Amino acid sequence: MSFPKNFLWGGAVAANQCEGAWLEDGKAPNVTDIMVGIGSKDPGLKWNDETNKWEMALDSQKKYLSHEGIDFYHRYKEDLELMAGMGFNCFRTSIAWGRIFPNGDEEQPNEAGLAYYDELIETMLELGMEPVITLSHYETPLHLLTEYGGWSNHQLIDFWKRYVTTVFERYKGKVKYWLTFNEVNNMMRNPLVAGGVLTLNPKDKNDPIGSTTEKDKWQGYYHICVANAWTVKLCKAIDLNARVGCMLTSSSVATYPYNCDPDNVFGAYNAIRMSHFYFGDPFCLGEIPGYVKRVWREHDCEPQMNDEELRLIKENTVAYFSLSYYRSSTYDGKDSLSGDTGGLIGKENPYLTGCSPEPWCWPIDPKGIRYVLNILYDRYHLPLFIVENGIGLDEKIDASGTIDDPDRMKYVEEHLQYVHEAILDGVDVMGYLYWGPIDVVSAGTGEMKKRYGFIYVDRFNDGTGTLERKIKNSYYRYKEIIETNGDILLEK
Ligand code: BGP
Repeated sequence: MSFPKNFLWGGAVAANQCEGAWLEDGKAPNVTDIMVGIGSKDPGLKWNDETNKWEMALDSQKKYLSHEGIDFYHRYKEDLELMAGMGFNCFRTSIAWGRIFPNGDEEQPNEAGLAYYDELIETMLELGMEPVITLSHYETPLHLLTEYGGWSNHQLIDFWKRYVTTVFERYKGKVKYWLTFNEVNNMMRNPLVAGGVLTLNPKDKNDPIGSTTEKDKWQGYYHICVANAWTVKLCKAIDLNARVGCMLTSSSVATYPYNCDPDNVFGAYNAIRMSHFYFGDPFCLGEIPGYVKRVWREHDCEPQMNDEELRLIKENTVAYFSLSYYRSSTYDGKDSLSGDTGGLIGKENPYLTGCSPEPWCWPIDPKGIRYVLNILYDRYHLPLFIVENGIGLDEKIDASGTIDDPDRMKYVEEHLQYVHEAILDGVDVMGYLYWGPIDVVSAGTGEMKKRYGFIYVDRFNDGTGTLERKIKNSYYRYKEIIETNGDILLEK
């Protein structure tokens, strides 16, 4: 039994990490434009005592590499042809909300932004790639944060509805796979970027992120659940052939108890619920779970809700579940966990031998992907779509001009073998999209040095480089895997 016949094979990127052109054709800044990496605790914001508002204040000493990205905005044709060269039948990117509604609250969309995505989507279709479009990949327009406080404000729901209606109508019949909020389950750890929440009454005017209250976050959580449901409903009304999925970072589902101490076993389970299922359950089952309500009660931070919207959440669950998986973690007491873009970070797991190179050191656990897929399928009974899995390496071009990256291929092959095991277990897996098939700016650290691509981009942490693209050795292996629909991995 091999991979399913219509398996979606390809790769994934995000507008804010590849497009560049951050202020071109009418686009205004979005939240990632003010960050050198979303892991930064120090966004480019300062409090203005006269207006009593936050305003953008970029640090001239810092390099915001995402502002130019890899110039995908102007080079997407060449890049997509390279993807097609690997046989991709699918490509995931995001629409930057701020290209369509630059400030987020306009009545009319920005035609120049739509024109760009018209051509991008058309090019994918011409090259035989199904577009998979994330509606919000850490790209909340900055104005919505500084003016409205972001998702803790109910008005965001209407702005969002206007945006998604615009793109659903425009790409009707062209885009079949929509994803709502990228890795939104990171919002409790990263309220500004993953949650799109900024407090307008900071207790510390030098700390926009630390000032976010529990109440703001949970209000944002509720509004995002409502917005997710509206997205499903609007899609059904506008394009019956398109489907909406959620997108959660699912590395955290593989949070293993460090040992069999019952406190660690339940603690690990609770960590999974509070970092993952707390969004998965309302998105897929239509219900805000009891363990979330317990937190609201005990921390006095219940959001304002209404019955009509709770019904909307109940009646408009997603059609499929998309996920990223990079690594697993362990749980050993409640203070043992931190996290970054790869997922949760716990104590080192003595049973895992590999990790990505210094300074990132993400543990490598291919068996974990089988575990995660099984748990998610058992819980939600929905088709699962792996839309991110990959490894960041710091590779160089050697003297002969080649870029050898065997560790990347090993990572992909081993993970795909365990995806296949999950398929044998009966899990419905729709596809596998590698993150990021071409080097892009790292989400977490904002650097170029952390390269994921099968295609190299000549750009460096200091911002220099010709932006020339070069094929790495892994490109040919991934092509073979796709050409044989994965069979090559199953040969003994
Ligand atoms: C996910 C994000 C991606 C991506 C990936 C790798 O969290 O959805 O945007 O970049 O992580 O993370 P990083 O770039 O920090 O290595």
